[in-house]
Amino acid sequence: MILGRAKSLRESLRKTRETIFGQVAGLFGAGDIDDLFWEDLEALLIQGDVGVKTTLALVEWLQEQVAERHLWRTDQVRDLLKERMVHILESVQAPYLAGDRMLNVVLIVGVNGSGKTTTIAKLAKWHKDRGDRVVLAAADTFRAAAIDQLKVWGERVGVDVIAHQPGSDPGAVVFDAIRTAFGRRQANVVIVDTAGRLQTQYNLMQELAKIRSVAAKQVHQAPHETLLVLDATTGQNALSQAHKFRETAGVTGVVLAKLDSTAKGGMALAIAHELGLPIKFVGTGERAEDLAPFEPREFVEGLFGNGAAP
Ligand SMILES: Nc1nc2c(ncn2[C@@H]2O[C@H](COP(=O)(O)OP(=O)(O)OP(=O)(O)O)[C@@H](O)[C@H]2O)c(=O)[nH]1
Ligand SMILES: [Mg+2]
Repeated sequence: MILGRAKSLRESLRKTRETIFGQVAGLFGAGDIDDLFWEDLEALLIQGDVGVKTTLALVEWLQEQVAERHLWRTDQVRDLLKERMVHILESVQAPYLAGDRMLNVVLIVGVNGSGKTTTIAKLAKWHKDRGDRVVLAAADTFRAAAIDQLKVWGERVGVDVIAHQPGSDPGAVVFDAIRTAFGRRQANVVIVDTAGRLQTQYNLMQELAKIRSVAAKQVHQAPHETLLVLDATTGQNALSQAHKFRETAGVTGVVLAKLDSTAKGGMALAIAHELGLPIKFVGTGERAEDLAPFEPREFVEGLFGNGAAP
């Protein structure tokens, strides 16, 4: 084993694959399709956090196909299900930071503890490995520890962190970070850490709106990505947070953090189907290298256990 190697999307799905989706795969023996098969499939998908709505839509579509194509064996359903899942995920996919610009501003949002700061470190490394010059903005000024945490990550990854005093104006931090990027650092990526919790949800959304407007005044069409970090271990709760952020924070995509810590990776399908949001990256562990771009087909193969080991 090579130490320090980044964990892949497939590896991060190990728990999910070995528990719930292993059982889903087990339903597709060569038996006949009957009511029990549909009931079991539905129950397992819901358990795997695919979400009730998305599960029902999937099962209904499969039943139509079975009737239309006169299928009768469960093994004939397996590939149909996989293709439909790929289709659901692909139909909302969108590239990360499409287009060429001098400076890209990436805003990271999400509730506290979801994995924002860790994700920023990972993204910074991802960009740096591609030759980008990165500046981080410590705009979560609500918690003093948040600023220090970002500074520590910045040092580890080797990128600049622009920070002000705890309690200071997050908009001013973003202003400063963009100025620094344009100026002495000649950076082409600014990644902004934001608070996960303020006194009220309303205050939080106001603060994010203000950060957006500061960025937009300095850089054309900034922020160019607003990534919502969701904790994959919190399942349907994360989905309801996503509804709130999508409406008010201009979210352009999701980072599904801690996919390696859950057996319920099916949530990705609910995010795509119910929220219409693309997943752009997944968190595959706690280290800076543990970030993988999201690929629908690789994800679905990872759920069902096809392809190469492990
Ligand atoms: N296993 C695993 N743990 C992760 C991943 N991403 C984040 N974590 C852990 O989740 C915890 C919270 O991560 P943070 O990055 O501090 O979350 P945050 O959203 O910035 O939290 P606040 O700043 O408190 O709002 C930490 O212990 C991280 O190590 C991941 O992809 N996999
Ligand atoms: Mg944080």
